[in-house]
Amino acid sequence: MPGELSPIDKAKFVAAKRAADMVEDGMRVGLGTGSTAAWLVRHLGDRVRDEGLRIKGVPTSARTAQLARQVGIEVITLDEAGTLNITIDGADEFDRDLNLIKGGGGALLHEKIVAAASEEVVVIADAAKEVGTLGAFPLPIEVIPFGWTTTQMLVEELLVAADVMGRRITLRMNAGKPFLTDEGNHILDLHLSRIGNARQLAMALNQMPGVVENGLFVDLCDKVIIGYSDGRVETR
Ligand code: ABF
Repeated sequence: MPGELSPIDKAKFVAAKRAADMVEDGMRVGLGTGSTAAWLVRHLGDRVRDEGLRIKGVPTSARTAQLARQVGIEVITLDEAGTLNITIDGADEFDRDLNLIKGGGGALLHEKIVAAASEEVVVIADAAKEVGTLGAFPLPIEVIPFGWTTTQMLVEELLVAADVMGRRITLRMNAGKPFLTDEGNHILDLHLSRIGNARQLAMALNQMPGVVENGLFVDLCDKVIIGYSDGRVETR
């Protein structure tokens, strides 16, 4: 492990290493987005170089695709892969049911499609991501740019009707301009404080016209590998 890592980076490093060691020769692997998943990609690149590991990677974002190519991983499209043996990705929060909030990195749509196409989904996370109830982290939803302010208003009305706490909604910005996803869509961050029923909210949000996807991953995660800054690793 590189000596100069911060405690949280050490936690991410060891979680990612444990997950990278699960990958077997010949696998089609979904490669997540975010700083923890970046460690996974680097670890897999080391295995490709040192062991001649033969895998095909399907990235969940343009930046993951760039990193994967840099470290020597063969990158293919999801269409070329069809289905995946395993996807390893980060998360912003996970609860005791392994439901997740994802999308802090703005890649939730591709991440959810890739996760749904995978035989196994493994989340890698530092210990701070474990929560009793989801919602402290703002829930990202991806909306098409057409009429996004109207979509925001309709989502606010949904949240009021569903009596969801918090209810502040912000347009995600990047360098002073609205953030655009790889698909050219906007991200709205829902500041909800706590989410009582993730499944119900996820379904309701995706019924809204203009909403493409939401960052609640319900029944999509098979295992969480938690890294600690002292080097310990636990699996949920
Ligand atoms: C991506 O990584 C996103 O879905 C999630 O929001 C983010 C977590 O980032 P990090 O690993 O940097 O904490 O999977």
